[in-house]
Amino acid sequence: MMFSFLFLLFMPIPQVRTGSLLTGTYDPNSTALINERRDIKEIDVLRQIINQETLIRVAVVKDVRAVVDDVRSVKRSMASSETMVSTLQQTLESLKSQVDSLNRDNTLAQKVEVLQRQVYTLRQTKTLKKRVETLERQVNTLSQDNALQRKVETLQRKVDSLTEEQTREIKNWQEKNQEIEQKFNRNIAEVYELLNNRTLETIKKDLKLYVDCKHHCLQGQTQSGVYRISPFGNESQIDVYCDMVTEGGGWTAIQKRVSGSESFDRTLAEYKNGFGNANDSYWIGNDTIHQLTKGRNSSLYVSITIKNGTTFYELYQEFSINDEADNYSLFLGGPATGTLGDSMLKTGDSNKDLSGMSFTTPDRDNDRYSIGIGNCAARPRSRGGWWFNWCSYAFLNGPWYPAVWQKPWYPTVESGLTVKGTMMLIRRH
Ligand SMILES: [Ca+2]
Repeated sequence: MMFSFLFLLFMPIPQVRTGSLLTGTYDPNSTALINERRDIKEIDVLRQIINQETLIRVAVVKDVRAVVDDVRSVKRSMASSETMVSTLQQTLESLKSQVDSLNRDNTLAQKVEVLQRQVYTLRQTKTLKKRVETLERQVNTLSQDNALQRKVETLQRKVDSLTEEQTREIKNWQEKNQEIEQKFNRNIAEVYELLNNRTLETIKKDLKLYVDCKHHCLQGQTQSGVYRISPFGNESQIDVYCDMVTEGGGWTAIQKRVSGSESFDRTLAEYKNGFGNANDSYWIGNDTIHQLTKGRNSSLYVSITIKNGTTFYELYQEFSINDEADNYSLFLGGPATGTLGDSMLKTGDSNKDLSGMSFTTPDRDNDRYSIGIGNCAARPRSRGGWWFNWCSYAFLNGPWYPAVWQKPWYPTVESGLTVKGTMMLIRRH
């Protein structure tokens, strides 16, 4: 294409025949003119074509130049590329040779492994070392903590102390236990001894509480003597003389005199609580008399034995006394029967009747006597506690021989000098 344009460029331009137009005759319709006109047109066309061809040629030349430039550029770049490729190839070859060299060097890998192992070992060693250091620090801290050490020592001492204390306690307890066991064994031995010495019935009787002598009598006792009674329950047991013979027995002696061993010149307090002993002479006590007779119908049996051996008696069907708040005042009721004669209840002298009278002692004047000494119980010949009125015809607590005892039981026993013994017995109905 490029070359065809070049060919066209150098082609000879055809000759224009202009002579004919200047010479010859003009005939617009002549063949010659027509031919000329046609030639001119053709020339114009050719000119146009030439012009176009020229333009084309110029364009082509430009194109060719551009192509040439392109080719040159391509060539330059090709050369450059070739250089680059060459360089790359060289580099590649160098790398290949390095790789080969590396591949060939087996020891390097081994060295790397060894180094890796060394690094690993070092790491491990480092960690271990750090741990050891930490532990050492902790140990040092603990060792330096004296307070903790002291606490531990204190605790240990406490534990030791507690252990010693416990041991002592156990020892004490064992000793006590042994002591108790010994006591228990002794008691058991005593019980066995008692069982061997006494019959079960006797023990039962000993253990049983008796209100009074009638209680003993009802249980079959027939022998007069000293018995234990518990008029207030088991809290206070007292020994008393029981008459198991007179009038069927069962009599409790509230007063008994067989000698001068016991003085009856006593205070109210002594009469209240009682004095003397049941085997000899005694006063059972006003509180006990009240306890034995309150709420119970009881009898009073008075007996006086004189020195010739004769015994007189008087039985009052009703007898009781009030409590301390009421001055142990006496209640006496009939009928009165006996060999002494009634010198207490209905004496024929209202100043000598004793029922309803308060209890008077030398230190406590509750009687009706108001002249002279003013206290029947404080008179020298009748010192002692009694239910005095304006004194009395009967008074069993007077001074014992050799002292003068006036009117123990008037008129049957006028003087205490003849008295061998007295007894005041009571028995509930
Ligand atoms: Ca008086």
